[in-house]
This record gives sequence, C-alpha cells and structure tokens, in this order.
Amino acid sequence: MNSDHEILGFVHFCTGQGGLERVEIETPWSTAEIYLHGAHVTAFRKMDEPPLLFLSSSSEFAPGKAIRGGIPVIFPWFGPRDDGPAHGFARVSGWAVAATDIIGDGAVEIRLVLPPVPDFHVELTITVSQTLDLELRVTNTSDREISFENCFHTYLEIADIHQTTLAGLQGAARFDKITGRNTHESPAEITITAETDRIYADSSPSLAVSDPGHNRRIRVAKSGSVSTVVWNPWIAKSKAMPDFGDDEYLRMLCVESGNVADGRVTLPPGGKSILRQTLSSEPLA
Ligand code: TA6
Repeated sequence: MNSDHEILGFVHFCTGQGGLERVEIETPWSTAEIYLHGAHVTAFRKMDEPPLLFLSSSSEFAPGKAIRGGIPVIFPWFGPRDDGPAHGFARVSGWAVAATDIIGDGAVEIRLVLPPVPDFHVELTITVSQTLDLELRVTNTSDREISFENCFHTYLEIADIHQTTLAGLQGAARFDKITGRNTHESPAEITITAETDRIYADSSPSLAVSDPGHNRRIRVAKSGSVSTVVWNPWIAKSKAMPDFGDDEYLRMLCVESGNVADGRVTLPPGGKSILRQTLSSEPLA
C-alpha cells in the first residue's frame, strides 16, 4: 500500500474490489475514487449531487481486465487490435503513484506513472476539487517519430438517456461506426435513440450534456484533443456485454475526449503530448 502518499483527511489508500489497490479522495467539495489498475477514476461525486461518473454494477475488477465505467485511460491505441488488448494496455496496467499533494484551498492532486514501456513515458495527473481534471502527458523517449492514439473514455452518469441531450458538436464531421458512413450534418443538440458509436472530428473546448432527471448540465471541457467519441451501447449490445447490466444503457453516456483514428498524435523524438479533460456540473434551472 502507498502509505507514504497518504494525506490524512484527503488521500487514503485501501484494498478495493477484486483486491485491487484503490485511492479514496476527499475534498471540501467532492469525493473521488481511483484504482491504480489502469489509473482508473471510478467515481467522482460533488457534495449534494448524484455521481458524475457511471460505474457498472457488473464490472470486473481483475488483472488484465478493464473496469467498466468511470474514465478508462485509452493508450496507445483506440479500439480492438489482434496483437494486444482492446483500447491499449494503459487501462489494464498497474500504474505507480509518483506524488500526492493538496493544492489551493483543498484540491487534491495525484500524479500516476505508467510502468516503463518502450518508446514512451506516460504520466496522468488527476486533480479533484469542484471539478475533476485529468491530464495525460506522453513523451516520445525513442529516437524516431512515433504515432499513437489517446482518449479519456468517460462514462457519464445520467438519470435517463431518453431525456439526455449533448450540445456542442454542431457541424462537426463524424464517422459512424455503426453504419460505416462519414457525415457532416451534426445537429446542435444530439439525442440518443439507438446504439450510438461515433467519432467526431471535434476540437471544440467544451461540450454540454443536459441531464434534466438530475436537474443538471454536465460540461466536458478539453484541450489537446481533436476527436470526440460518443457511445451508448443501447439494448442489444448491453445484453451482450457480460460486465454491463442489461438496462444500464439507460443511465450512462460516454463522451470521450482524445485523439483517435485520423486524429491520432504523431510526436518527433523527445516530443510531448498533453491531453486534458475537465468535468464540471451546474444546475439546469
Ligand atoms: O468508445 C466506443 C467504443 O470504441 C465502442 O466501439 C465500444 O467497443 C466501447 O468503446 C467499449 O469498448 P470496451 O473495449 O471497453 O468494451
């Protein structure tokens, strides 16, 4: 256990589900939970508000398995591969704690490091306050140009998918993974009425999810990202996923900030990439 990184009243390490090490964070405004397995934020909740992150009650918590929900850290590839785990190895690796700090008037910052891998040095800094801020720093430690994909595969908790809308992608070009088609007619407000799996070419600084059932607007702000992925498995796919409840599609929407597919990152030797995402919420009324 990382007892030397504990901060009484703010940062506590314990044994979580599946015997995996969990960091429990408390701030004056919020609480959060992070598993060192995958550097995976599994919970973020502001005082007096429902959770902002969805976590499946059927999720596995086991070595080699991705946790279903929260914010999976996708690196160095997005999607399935024949020669490695889907969505890359970062989310199924055991990250190390480099530092924990209290900043400002009570925000908690924790810096996690991916175990050494050829060609990359990877750190994730998570800052918990009234908002949840993630910053993924990737350095090309090789002597050649390298390309990779990265993404915060964020599962937002919502009251009811039928009442939920997503704004901010108007006019963005998108690739629809269900139909295999590209299109440019993204409306101002997106509703989810079927299985949805789309990659938007989107560099907008902020998207807004209207979650009227919880009387709130959730903002997904980002920088260093040219792609936004929007996913809801809907009915059939939910039933087909063993680590996801049949009706859990009703309470979640993935809004994912990253650089994937045509938006992949290319770094020269010694080059650095910074992907940042900040989650916040405000009353709808
Ligand atoms: O981000 C959407 C997506 O790529 C979907 O195609 C679906 O596969 C989802 O990710 C979940 O992937 P996972 O490997 O976590 O089951």
